[in-house]
Amino acid sequence: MLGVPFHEVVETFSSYGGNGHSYEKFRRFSPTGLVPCLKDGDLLVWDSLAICEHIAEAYPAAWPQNKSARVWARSATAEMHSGFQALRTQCPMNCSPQAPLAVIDTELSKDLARIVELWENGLQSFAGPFLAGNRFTTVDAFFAPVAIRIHHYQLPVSVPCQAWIARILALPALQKWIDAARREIEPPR
Ligand SMILES: N[C@@H](CCC(=O)N[C@@H](CS)C(=O)NCC(=O)O)C(=O)O
Repeated sequence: MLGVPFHEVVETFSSYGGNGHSYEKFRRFSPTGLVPCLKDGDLLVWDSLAICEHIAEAYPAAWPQNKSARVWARSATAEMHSGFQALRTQCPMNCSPQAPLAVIDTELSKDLARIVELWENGLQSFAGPFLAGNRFTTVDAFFAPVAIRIHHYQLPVSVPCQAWIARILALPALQKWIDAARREIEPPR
């Protein structure tokens, strides 16, 4: 989205579900045994938030220019990075065609209510069409996997949130990402 040149190395998971089974395999290039991990020349940057902050040093457009939008975007990004455990565990990332979730328990409802509150707050405060204003920034990138999860599991969210999800999923970069995921080779069983 920022036009930053990069080369992607695809490392398939040893098994799906974010269960840490790829640890040994991923330890070959990532100190945590987790992805993503960015190599920038001699520098190694692990963890998605650190990667985004590293990119933002060279490409300040990664965050909103307006200070209050930037403060909000950083807070919402950090909240995503450390929270929404029920959504993470009950709705693993899945780019395949939609499959509605049978049960939405109290914890998942709580996560969804907070996501709706947060997104509506961003869209209203900074006038959209993206979460922190008129440009796609890091906070949209951080919530893009949430958009994919809500879409895949057909989770209930408000109309403004559905509109943001549709906008995000229609971006060529997102379409490319989803297409690549669908072409991914199944791990050995
Ligand atoms: N806090 C880390 C979390 C990284 C993480 O949990 N990565 C998952 C995929 S999203 C992983 O590598 N799982 C390895 C496995 O399932 O074996 C970040 O934001 O980068």
